[in-house]
Amino acid sequence: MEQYGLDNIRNLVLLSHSGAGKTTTSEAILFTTGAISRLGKVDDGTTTSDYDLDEVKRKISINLSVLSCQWKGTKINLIDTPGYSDFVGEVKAAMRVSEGAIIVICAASGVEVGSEQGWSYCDEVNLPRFVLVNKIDRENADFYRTLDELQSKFGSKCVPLQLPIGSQSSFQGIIDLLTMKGYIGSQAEEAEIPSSLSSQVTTFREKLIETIAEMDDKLIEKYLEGEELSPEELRDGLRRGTVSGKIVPVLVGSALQNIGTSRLLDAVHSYLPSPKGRAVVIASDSTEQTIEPDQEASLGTLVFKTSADPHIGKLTYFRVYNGTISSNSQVWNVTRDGMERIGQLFVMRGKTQESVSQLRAGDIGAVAKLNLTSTGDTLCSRDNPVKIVPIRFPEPIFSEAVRPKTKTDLDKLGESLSRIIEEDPTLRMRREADTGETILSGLGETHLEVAAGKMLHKFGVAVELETPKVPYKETITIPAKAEYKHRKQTGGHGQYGHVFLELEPLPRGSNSEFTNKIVGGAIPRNYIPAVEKGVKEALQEGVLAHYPVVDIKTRVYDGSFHPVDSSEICFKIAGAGAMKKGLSQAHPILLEPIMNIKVTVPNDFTGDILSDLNSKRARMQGMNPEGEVNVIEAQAPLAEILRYAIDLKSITQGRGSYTVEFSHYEAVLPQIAEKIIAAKQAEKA
Ligand SMILES: Nc1nc2c(ncn2[C@@H]2O[C@H](COP(=O)(O)OP(=O)(O)OP(=O)(O)O)[C@@H](O)[C@H]2O)c(=O)[nH]1
Ligand SMILES: [Mg+2]
Repeated sequence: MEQYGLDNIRNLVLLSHSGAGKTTTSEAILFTTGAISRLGKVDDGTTTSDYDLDEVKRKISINLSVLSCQWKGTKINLIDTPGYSDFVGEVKAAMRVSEGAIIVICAASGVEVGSEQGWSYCDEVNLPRFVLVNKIDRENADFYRTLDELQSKFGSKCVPLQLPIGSQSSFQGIIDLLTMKGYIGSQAEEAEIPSSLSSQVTTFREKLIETIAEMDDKLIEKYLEGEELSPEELRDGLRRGTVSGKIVPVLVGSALQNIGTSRLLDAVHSYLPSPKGRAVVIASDSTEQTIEPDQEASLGTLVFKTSADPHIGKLTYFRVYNGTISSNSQVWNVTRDGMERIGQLFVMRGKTQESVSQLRAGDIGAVAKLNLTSTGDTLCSRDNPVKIVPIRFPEPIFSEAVRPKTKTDLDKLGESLSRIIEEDPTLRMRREADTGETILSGLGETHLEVAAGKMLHKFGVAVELETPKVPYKETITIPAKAEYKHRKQTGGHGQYGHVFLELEPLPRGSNSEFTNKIVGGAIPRNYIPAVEKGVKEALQEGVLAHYPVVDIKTRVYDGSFHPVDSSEICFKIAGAGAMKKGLSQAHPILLEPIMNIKVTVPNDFTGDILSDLNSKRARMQGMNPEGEVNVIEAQAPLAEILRYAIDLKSITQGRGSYTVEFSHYEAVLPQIAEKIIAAKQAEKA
């Protein structure tokens, strides 16, 4: 088995808007490197990367895939990611373990939102990158128009390293502006530069050389003096420029026709960084520090993905940052404080696994059936524990109620939900006690549909997704007194319980209190807990629309009993009866959950966002322009924003994001309350 030094590894993430051609590019790379012998197609459902049933069906990537291959003695761990924004969790995980990115752009559609987002994620973590202008063979493809758009959006640091020979149906190959050669067809046969392109080639080569020269004082001096820079100086300068993020080389090709792939691989090999220079951030108790990767150091490994396979079980993907991990060893999970047994290690290529005995710092691999390890954990040596800062995943914002279709589905619901949640850190599950619903939360509608699909085909559990019910509550607005006497004479032994209650509204969020103010034994002490039980039971279903009652202070202050006929159950009934009467008299109202919502959108959308929020009964809390974007803070009733993820996407064409959290309960406006009460009554009937 080959061992790769830090210099001889490239961990590379593919990013773009959905459909720009990442998966097709991955397939072309695997084929060109000889990792696979047959070139699959997304449209046929035969790619190495999109092997999941849902991916095949929908023809989009849903999960990240690690695709290992080799090129000129370098190991490339290519990570294909989904472009659809609901799956951004996968993107974040993939980016975290990569030293370089390729942002794929469709030459016909231009720079789409998802690719802009990919670019800004790279900016956030200073990830060196290439842009690949793909689909040059397609109708309406235009390299130069796309280049203009790239430069106007991302600046002049996007410089072509290659130019296309021909375009659309006449696309044949590419020109490398450093080697000054043409490469024709999928075999990349070397050719002279067509004379028709010579003036363009001269212009763009000059531009490239100038940009490279600007990287370095010595080079710029030489350049300005009119001296030629050597090929080594150019290559070295371009590498330094790319690694530092000051240059973003623009490449071109057609992944579908596998044209340009070998030149892309050469560029990855020559210009993108290896794991060597990129320090890893480790956290101790309160501070963070960085350490340089070292294959001889003690182990430091970050788990970046967990997948649940119904057959092989749990598969854990990790990146080794320091030291070496071996098959059949023991490692320390510092995040969970426990020993973990490592079985057979694998190198991944989509769903296929290749067994390896060791993986060294810089590399990426997987292992099956770990016990306690989850995504984000650090595995290390027990003697020398380090904790690598875990990946920050976006918080779920969109929720639906999960309804099992049959009794069997219900029985397996909890287990299958926890398995898919273990696989996806952007999914959450909880039970809403007030409505009795199981709530699944994620990043959008498609995300939850896909999750439901996984439950079905991985675990055979069929569910329906519905908009969750709003957990309304009820309360009272004025003090009231109420009396209830429970008395029955049925033949021999009778029933008797008699309770006087005093009700008082409490401030929002204080919950409820019960106190005993009986003096002189009007109700014997041992019956008081029964009264309280009855009161609490009555509070579970209010008198307006059967919602739980909150923020109420109850005092039992009088009553009477019968030495023979009284019992606990009688006092419970009397307590509940008095409470119900009291609630009706104390001007009950409906309360609804109010959420804090924070919307981040490009400035242009501010007006549309505000008027939409306005129509959703939102109250503005503040606006903070931060450069090109505006952060709008508001409070809005949950009932109005249950499907905000979908609304925001349509208002901003996917350019907005938001976070939401519970704030407090507030009275529902009377005319709206009427409708809610009527709906609930209809439902009960
Ligand atoms: N003509 C042409 N079509 C391409 C090319 N690359 C990809 N496609 C097609 O574009 C569609 C989308 O390609 P994918 O590779 O799935 O795109 P992706 O970026 O992986 O998409 P997501 O997984 O949804 O993010 C498929 O129908 C491909 O066949 C290309 O170079 N030329
Ligand atoms: Mg894809």
